[in-house]
Amino acid sequence: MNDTDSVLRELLERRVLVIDGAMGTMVQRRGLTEADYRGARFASHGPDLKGNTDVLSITRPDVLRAIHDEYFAAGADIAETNTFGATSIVQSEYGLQDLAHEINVAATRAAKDSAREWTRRTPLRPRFVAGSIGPLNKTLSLSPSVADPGYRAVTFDEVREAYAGQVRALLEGGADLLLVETIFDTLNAKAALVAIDEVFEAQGVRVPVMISVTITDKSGRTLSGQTVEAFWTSVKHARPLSVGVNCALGAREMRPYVEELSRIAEVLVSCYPNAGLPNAFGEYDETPETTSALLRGFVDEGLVNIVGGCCGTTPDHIRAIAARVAAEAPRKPPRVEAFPRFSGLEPLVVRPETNFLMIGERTNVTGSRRFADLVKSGDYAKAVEVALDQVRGGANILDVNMDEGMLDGERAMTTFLNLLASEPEISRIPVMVDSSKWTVIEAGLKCIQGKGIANSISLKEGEEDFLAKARKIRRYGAGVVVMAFDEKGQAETAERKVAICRRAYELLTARGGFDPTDIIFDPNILAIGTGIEEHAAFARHYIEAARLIKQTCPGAKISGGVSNLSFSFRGNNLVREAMHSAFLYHAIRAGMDMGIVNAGQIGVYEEIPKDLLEHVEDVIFDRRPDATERLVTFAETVKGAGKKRELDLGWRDAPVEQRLTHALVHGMVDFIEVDVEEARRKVVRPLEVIEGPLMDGMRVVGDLFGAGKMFLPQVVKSARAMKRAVAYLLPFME
Ligand code: THG
Repeated sequence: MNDTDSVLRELLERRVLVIDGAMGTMVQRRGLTEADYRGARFASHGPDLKGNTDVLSITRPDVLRAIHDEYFAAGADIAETNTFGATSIVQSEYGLQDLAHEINVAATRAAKDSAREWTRRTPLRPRFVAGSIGPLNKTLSLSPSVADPGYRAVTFDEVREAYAGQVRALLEGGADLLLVETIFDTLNAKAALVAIDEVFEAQGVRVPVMISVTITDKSGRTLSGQTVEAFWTSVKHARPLSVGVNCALGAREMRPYVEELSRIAEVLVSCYPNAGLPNAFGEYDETPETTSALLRGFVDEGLVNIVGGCCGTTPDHIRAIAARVAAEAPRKPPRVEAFPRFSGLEPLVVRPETNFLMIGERTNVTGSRRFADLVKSGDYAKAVEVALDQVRGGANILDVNMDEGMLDGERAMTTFLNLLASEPEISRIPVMVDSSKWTVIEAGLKCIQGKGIANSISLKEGEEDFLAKARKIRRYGAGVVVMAFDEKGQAETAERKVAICRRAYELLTARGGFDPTDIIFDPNILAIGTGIEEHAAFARHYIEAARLIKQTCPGAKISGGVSNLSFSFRGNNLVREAMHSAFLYHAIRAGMDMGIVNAGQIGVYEEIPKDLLEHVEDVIFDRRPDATERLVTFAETVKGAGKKRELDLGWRDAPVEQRLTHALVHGMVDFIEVDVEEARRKVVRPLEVIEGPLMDGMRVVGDLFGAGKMFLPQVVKSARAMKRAVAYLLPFME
């Protein structure tokens, strides 16, 4: 970073800095006409230009200069360039796409000239210019067509290109900072952040980046549906100077969101609100007195480092704000605990007490015949339902794989992820983009506004290829799954698994710029019980490797494709599920944090019939030479075998108390109301059902959880069943 940067950072440690107010309001005040916007240069240009504030940078730089002067005179430390809409994409609305570069350079020069002059007058108070990078009139996370939710008016690469052009021009004009602002679609913002990083790398320069989100209303979400924490999780990889909130709301309404950012962001926090909410005429009439008092309140509570104004604010507002805050102590960023964090519309924080996360496996064309058929026949609506089933089955993350010879993987991935984005119940959770083709992974990462996970990369093609891919993944703001695979092939022994993961960890953290918490190792869950002697110890090696990797790679997490384990028992779901449950029970204790599983079909360890469990564990731990043979023979005798999953309803014959416990342990709601009703008829007061059988059932859940025999997603399902039971009883308790 350069000198300006260190001056800026030093100032920010000492006081709250003031960013200027609205440009639009100031331009409007001057009553410019169509002829002013056109000047001589665009006199005969086709489309109307009035309203294209950005073109004034070329036709009326004098107006811009005067406005910047006014804001600096009022006490602003930072001026925003008049480039909010100066991308080729927005300018194409006016037929001026080819002038985007010139507009940005001219606007930045006007602001810099003003800043230089004010710095000269008051050297102890240096002034800065932030290149404004606005949102677009086209969004990457939302379809403009209600009838076609998968449609997008623009591609990620088009947005990234347009922003890259703007960034180059802002830097050419001399911008001291870059400000990605008024973000209402995080994917657009991520494309801007990718562009910024690419231009920085190409030019060998870096200036501080500010990021500012717009929370549209009291829902506390962006227009594209993210919560404040999910938003921050999605952009924090850019390691900005600051993150904050601007536009749409006044300071009063913004407060909870500023408060939240202040609590969760370890970087500086900015806030430049509108002058209140618009009145009936769409005008902003909050007075400088009010706006500045509210912002001073934020400062007093230690919430902010940079404040200013957005729509409707004027030099009078900025003067009042500067007078009230510019001498005050700034917020001290908190130290935020380094847990892995991912996001969809909502955040997923992997806290130490999170003992296991389920990654839904069914949205995989090689892992589900049904899903493959749906995708191949183009029935994406039904394919989306497969995702919904995984979410409802408790998936915390959704794995999506389109690797099938007959499919255009990039296209299928893009189409499907764009469709998922329009399903809030699904897009709540993070996406894991699963492919053995790098281009498909990249296509997937370009579709997700949240912080997803790339699955996977490995050292198969050597260190340089590995690092190049890892750096790109980081630039897209995703976590990464690293397979224990190197130039020599797939690691099968614990020793090789650990050595490869350790080597990858070193490379990623020392040379790839990775935070350890963004790394997920997959030490290969390979099929056991295959009858091939060399395979017999595979599960043991995985479990042993998980334990050692956890010790030697602090912060990193362990995952694996659980259903791989039982491939040789295809057709016998009862045995397969017993193998998965037993394996997970031991692997989680060894340090496995998450697994790709058929969400909703993971049984409870304690409930595996003891004879089956013994046979299964013999195979998992390779406890006897004839373990596989014995399990195969045993498998033929257990019922529920066969392709079709037979619902075992034997538990329905038990007394009602036991049925309720069963339903709670399995998080099963199918019979809960019938059973609760039956229990209710046996007692005097409905409360006795809650205090009796339901609490007994939850105690069983609690005990199993405490013993590591149930994991969190299963307990959440139990809680859901409990809630249903209580809801049924409530009307009787009035
Ligand atoms: N590690 C990582 N990613 C992975 C894997 C891994 N991705 C793919 C795979 N392995 C994990 N996903 C699945 C999904 C489904 C099955 C296995 C692994 C599966 N499917 C049934 C079968 O083939 O018998 C399908 C039955 C049906 O058609 O319904 O077992 O290890 N990082």
